[in-house]
Amino acid sequence: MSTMVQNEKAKADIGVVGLAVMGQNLVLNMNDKGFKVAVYNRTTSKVDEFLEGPAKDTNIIGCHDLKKFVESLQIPRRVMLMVKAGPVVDAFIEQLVPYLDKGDIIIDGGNSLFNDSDRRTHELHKKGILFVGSGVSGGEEGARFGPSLMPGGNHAAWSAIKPIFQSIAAQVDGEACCDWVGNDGAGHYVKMVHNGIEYGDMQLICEAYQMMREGLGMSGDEIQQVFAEWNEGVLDSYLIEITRDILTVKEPDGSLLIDHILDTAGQKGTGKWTGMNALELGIPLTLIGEAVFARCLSALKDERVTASNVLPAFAGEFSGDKAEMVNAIRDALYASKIISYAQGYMLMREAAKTYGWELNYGGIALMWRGGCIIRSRFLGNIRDAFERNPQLENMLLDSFFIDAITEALPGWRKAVVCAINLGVPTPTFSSALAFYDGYRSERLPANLLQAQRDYFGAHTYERLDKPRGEYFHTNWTGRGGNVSASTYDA
Ligand code: 2AM
Repeated sequence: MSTMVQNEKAKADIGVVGLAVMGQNLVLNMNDKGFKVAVYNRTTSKVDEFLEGPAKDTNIIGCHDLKKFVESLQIPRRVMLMVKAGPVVDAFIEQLVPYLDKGDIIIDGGNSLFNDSDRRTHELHKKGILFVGSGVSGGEEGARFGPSLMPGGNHAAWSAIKPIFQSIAAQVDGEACCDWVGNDGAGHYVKMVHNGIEYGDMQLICEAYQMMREGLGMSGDEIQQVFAEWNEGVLDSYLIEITRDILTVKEPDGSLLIDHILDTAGQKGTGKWTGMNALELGIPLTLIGEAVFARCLSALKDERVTASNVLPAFAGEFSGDKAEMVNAIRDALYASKIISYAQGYMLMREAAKTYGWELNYGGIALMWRGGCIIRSRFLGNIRDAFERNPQLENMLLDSFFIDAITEALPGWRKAVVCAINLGVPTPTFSSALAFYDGYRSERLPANLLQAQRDYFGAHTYERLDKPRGEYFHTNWTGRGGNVSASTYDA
């Protein structure tokens, strides 16, 4: 039991507004961990239903009125909003503030945009209220038994919420999957990147599956065995585990359920936002971008059906050693995953610079290690890398990942070449490899690009043999003038 309770025993440690499924489960989780929780919901009948149902025989205090709800809380008051993201959060903040005192804390655990959390932190800071925007991941079950929690905002709130947050979060090797992420909207930003990475991880697994199914002609049972085996090694993760299990589910006629599921996916959510933010910040987040676009392409089912009848493949049949190719696909999946996380970390690093946050990079890997959809053994390796060197410029330059990529590279190339020859689309495997080859290239063809720009628009270029910042223009055709356009960063 928390020491906070000792002073005002009857009062609640924390109040939660919003009793939809995530709110209810978080409240029950807090109650299990010995915290006294007060709850409120706009539709007050839900408070009663909750108390008579899942919260029966607990210490949870139900409130029908926001003022009484606030009065039932110990000081400093901790109010967590688990309501619909957007204007509803602002509306509740507005209703709560008159009842709160300086030093009280409002936490938003919804799926808010990080810009909103930025704004709320600043607006509430002016009123003396400490705001925390926290990513909550892990769905219903995570919320109930241990989510990944990514809190950011006003750091002054951290010590007061830390005992509750760290005890309700998922635990891995005795460590909570929750730490302070950074200032302002950093918590919700990191949650957004988490979701983008989730898009990437899922697409990577889908490509491995398609290579085995369509490229190598393997049966569902054979593929299931492969995923089961992969889950015992470096790829050990929640998403590989559920893929393994999905491939065991059969229809009454004995066929695999997965073979009957329509092959189109939506992409409305945070994957798209992560990609848009990467374009905004100029970071080559190619793998997540491809994962979002792969969903867009999947959605064009009717067009694909038409095209499948008219566009040729000119592809070969697989004729090599299957077991060897399966290992190559595993290497491609692992190496591409490393690239995806490295890109995600590049994005977070740039965001920290742009938005003025000090991000806790090792802590982020720790927060994602358990409780959430992308949880995996691999995140422990990322965490170790940042522990070895907190200033690590890029995850790819850490010795563990250099070794891992070196080992996987031959198989990775082989799998991508094979996919191309067989006509199996593997956009994330191959774009990850293209990124890798670009990132390790001392020289890229942007020299030609700059020459083209100078040719058609007199945009000037810099020279290898002159200091940076000195610009040159060439009269390429002899017809144009010698006047350069003002340089622009296109
Ligand atoms: P409700 O049960 O009264 O609908 C998730 O939808 C949570 O957000 C629920 O607790 C829901 O309350 C709340 N919510 C959604 N829209 C709301 C609104 N316009 N005003 C207040 N609460 C809202």
